[in-house]
Formats: sequence, C-alpha cells, structure tokens
Amino acid sequence: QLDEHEFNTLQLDQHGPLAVLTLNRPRALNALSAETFGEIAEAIDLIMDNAEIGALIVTGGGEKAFVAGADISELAALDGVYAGREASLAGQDVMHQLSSLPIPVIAAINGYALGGGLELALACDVRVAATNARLGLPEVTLGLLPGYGGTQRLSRLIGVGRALDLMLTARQVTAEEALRMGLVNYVADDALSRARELAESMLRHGPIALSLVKEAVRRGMDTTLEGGLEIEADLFGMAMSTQDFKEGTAAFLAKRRPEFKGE
Ligand code: CO8
Repeated sequence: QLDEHEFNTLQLDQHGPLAVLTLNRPRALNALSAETFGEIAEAIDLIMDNAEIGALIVTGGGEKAFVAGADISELAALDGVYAGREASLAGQDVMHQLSSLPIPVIAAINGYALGGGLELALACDVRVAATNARLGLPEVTLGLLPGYGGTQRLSRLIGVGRALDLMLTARQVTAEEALRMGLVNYVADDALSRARELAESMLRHGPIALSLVKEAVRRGMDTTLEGGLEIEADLFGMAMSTQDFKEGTAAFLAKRRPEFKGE
C-alpha cells in the first residue's frame, strides 16, 4: 500500500488502482523545496513499483493553493551560474520522471498554480482547474525565467504566442481563461472530484493502450511528423499483439464490457 510511506512535505494515498499525491506544505502554499522534489521522486518510484496503480492525481493540500511555485527562500540562497543550472536540471529531471510515468496523470489545480507549480501541472497529462484557480509563470518578477520545463512545455501546449504573453507579462489567468487557451482541460467547482471521475473513466480502458497513447504523443513531440508516424505505427503493432486488444474487440462484438488485464 502506498499510504504506508511517511513523507514530510507531501502525502501519497491509494484508493484501489488510483494514487493521489497531495503536496502538503500549506503554510508555504505548498511551494516546492528541495526536500519536496526528493519526496516527489520517491513517490514516483513507489508508484512505478506498484503494479496495481493505474492512474495518478496530483493536487495541493489546504484551501488556497495547488503549488505557489519553487520555494523562494531556497531560491534566494542559491548563487551563481553553476548552482542555478544544477537546481534547474534537478527539478526538470523530476518533472520528466512524472511526465514519463506510463499511467495517466491528472493535475487537480485547487487554487494558485504559479511558477514551478504551473510547471508541475504542465508535466501532468490532463489538467482540471478549480473555479478559484489562478495560473501563471511570474518568474520574471523575480528576475528569473521558468526553470522546470515551463518555457518548453507551455509553448508546446498552448502555442508560442500565448506562452510568451504569459511569461513576459507574468500575469495570472483565471480558470476560465486558462480553459479558453487550452492551458487546462476542465474547470470544476471541486477539481479533485472531477479529477477522480476522469481517472475512473480512464481506468476502465486497457492500461497498455493508455501507456502507448502517452508514449506515442510524448515521443512524437520530439520528432518530425514522419518520425512520429513511424513511432505510432510501431506502437500500434505492439498494441495489436496484446491480450487486451483481443479482449476489447471480443467484448465489443459480444456487446459486453471488456475486462482488461494489462497483458
Ligand atoms: N515560496 C516560499 N514561500 C511562499 C511561496 C513560495 N513560492 N509562495 C507563498 N509563500 C509563503 C508566503 O511567504 C507566506 O508565508 P508567511 O505566512 O510565513 O509570510 C505564505 O506562503 C502565504 O503566502 P501570502 O501571505 O503571500 O499569501 P497571499 O494570499 O497574500 O498571496 C500568492 C498568495 C499571490 C500566491 C503569493 O504568496 C505569491 O505571490 N507567492 C509567490 C508566487 C511566485 O512568485 N511563484 C513563483 C516562484 S519562482 C519559481 O517557481 C521558479 C521555478 C523555476 C526555478 C528553477 C531553478 C531552480
């Protein structure tokens, strides 16, 4: 059980096949400290080692924030090109581990998602914003730029023009505006319960197919259309060799619900 592990800055809960990772430093609006990054990496390892887990929700503890960014008091103590580059690479690495998980990862954005907090949400597959959420990349107000993948993931997600606007103005957008620009997929009064509903619907599908969708999309982003189509065809071949494919088609033809085993 994932819940058996103790963390200082987050909480990891398991509800059957669903894991919920809650960033939990409400007094600092769940800001990402070096300790938090270490604990997120540990949580990811536990999830990877647990074959029962088929989906993950990432959310923030407390009323006000998903995550209000990197921990600014820790950032302020860093000095120089080397320290900055290393801190950026270390954070990017954890974001990459999260986005590479072979299961669907949903961000339930319950309040502020600023700076590193928005970058964390961008490393997830699907984003649900609570009606009161505020999203933005205010790094330039601190004399910085996003350093946990934001300059790259935001541009890929919503386009260069909109991404540059958000990063250069440092403005916060509401959940509704985020929805209009494709920054979030859904807006709901209760982001966590909407995220749970989405996770449950995803968990009904073949887990191998879900992981192959993620792989095709993610690897395709880093290559040409031609290269991406080749990746898609390779992964399609893999999907067709699974028992899940046989079960899915047999269930459709028999007019019953499929029972996928992930084989
Ligand atoms: N880091 C540390 N502490 C924080 C942070 C943060 N990012 N955000 C809030 N807190 C703390 C506050 O200091 C305050 O603590 P205390 O009660 O001890 O004074 C507590 O949380 C509550 O915050 P506020 O009193 O400010 O709450 P408000 O409701 O008045 O305001 C805001 C909420 C608007 C979210 C405000 O707290 C704010 O602007 N926070 C900072 C947001 C920000 O600039 N985030 C970006 C940080 S930079 C970043 O993420 C860079 C990522 C890339 C780095 C890569 C290289 C390492």
